[in-house]
Amino acid sequence: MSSSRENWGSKIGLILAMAGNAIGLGNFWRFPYQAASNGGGAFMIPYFAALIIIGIPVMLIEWNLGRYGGKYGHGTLGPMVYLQAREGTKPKNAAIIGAIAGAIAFGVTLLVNSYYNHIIGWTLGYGFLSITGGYMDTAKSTGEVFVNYVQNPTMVFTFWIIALTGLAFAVMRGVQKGIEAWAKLMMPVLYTFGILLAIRSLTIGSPVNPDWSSLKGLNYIWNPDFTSFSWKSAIAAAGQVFFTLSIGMGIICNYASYLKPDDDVVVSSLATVSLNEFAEVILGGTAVIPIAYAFMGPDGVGQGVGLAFIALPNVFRTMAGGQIFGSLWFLLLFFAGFTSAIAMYNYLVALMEEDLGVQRSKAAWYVFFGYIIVGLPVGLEPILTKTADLAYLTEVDNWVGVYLLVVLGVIEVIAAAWLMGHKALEEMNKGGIWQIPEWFFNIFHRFLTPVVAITLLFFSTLDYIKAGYFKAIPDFVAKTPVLIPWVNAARIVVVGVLLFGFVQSYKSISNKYGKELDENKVS
Ligand code: MET
Repeated sequence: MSSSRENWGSKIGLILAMAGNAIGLGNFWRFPYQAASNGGGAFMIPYFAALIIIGIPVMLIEWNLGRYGGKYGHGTLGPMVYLQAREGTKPKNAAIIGAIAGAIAFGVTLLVNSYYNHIIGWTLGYGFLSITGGYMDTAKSTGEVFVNYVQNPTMVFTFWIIALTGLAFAVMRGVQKGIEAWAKLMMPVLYTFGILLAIRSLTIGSPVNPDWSSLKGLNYIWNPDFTSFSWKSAIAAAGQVFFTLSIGMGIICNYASYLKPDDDVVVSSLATVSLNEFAEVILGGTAVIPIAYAFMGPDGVGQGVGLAFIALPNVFRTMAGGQIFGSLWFLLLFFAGFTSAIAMYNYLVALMEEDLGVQRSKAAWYVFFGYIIVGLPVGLEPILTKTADLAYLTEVDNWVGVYLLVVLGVIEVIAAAWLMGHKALEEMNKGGIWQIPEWFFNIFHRFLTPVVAITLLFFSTLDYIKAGYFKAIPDFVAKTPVLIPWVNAARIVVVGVLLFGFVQSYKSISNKYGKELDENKVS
């Protein structure tokens, strides 16, 4: 057991850091367009079902997994999952399971963050444009403004590097002085901006068309529509639950590894979920959808990915005080993204500290250069291809940012609830203010959660086949040949990073538990 591991400085700091980890671009940028383009009220039904059946149980598992791994000095998934899996299977099998989990977490924290950091850069750039009135001139559509932005190397690279440098400085200072201090500052500001925007959105009335009031927009997402339920929207909803709660990525476990052995996990996990859902459903849902509806009607809210960067700037152009509200919006996105990117960044720093013995202050800069290298294609693609389709980013996101999260969630649940079994429940309840009852563990963790997650994985695989993601040339780039090499590059990078992550995680396990592996029994 390691005694030199850093711990969180205070309960409030821990909760805000975990909330910062979960609350991200997913809540304010991804959730509104996922909800809107998957039928509004029809999306919310599978969303809440997935939250209860998968979101909450996996959040509990991840806090527990992290605290347990932290006791042995681990902040990364490979050894953490190994330690739980070896309770129910031979060490050699447990090491393979751990290494697969470690590979996926490595893929997410390296690759997902490599494009996430770019989007944070855009939010800063757009914050700058909002303050300076850069997109207010109606001579160009906001769609054109966006295309010009992502094709402008000065804007893209300046704000990306600023965002990355900020992250490096934050992570360099460690858990208490870095991560916790930033969360304590940024999270209250984020909630304040979110509340201001939500109030403005609800009180805006119907400025353009008497039929498009913001309250009707609210009705659009809150009016449950059972008739338009589809598997596709159910998969999208479950995917959103993983993304927004930061589960299936390893970063909640990493933060939980800095808990003390008797710190509570049950209430704290539930607090993280509640704070995240308040930010997502109440603030994200209210600040974005009603205002977009009030200015653009039902077609406007269904615009998809462009909602944050294309549709809303259109609103800010026309509304009174648009420059101020535009600045609040993009700064809100920036704070949300920054406090999540810190978590992914810290995962890789912890990996270098623990597995390679590199000092944190140095590791933070090695990781910085790593992100520059893997993030380069994301920034270069629109500039070199003169498109704004972001095929490289999309391909990486389809696999690592959506699909593999569910795979990792399934592995974690199986390791805890099936392999470690009852002992995982006892562990989880240690130090708990509330206790997870046995029936909950048996019904959810052992049965419903894995079964539903595996079913979803099955249907999303079918969906991926239908959408042509498995084809040599995926459908979404088939019509734009210039993008094909970018998709292929993304595939090579994803496979390469996962293989590397697997070998690295296996080595990390065998360095520490080699004797057990050789004897193939836990000593
Ligand atoms: N949960 C955070 C968000 O919603 C971070 C996700 S990291 C891919 O954005």
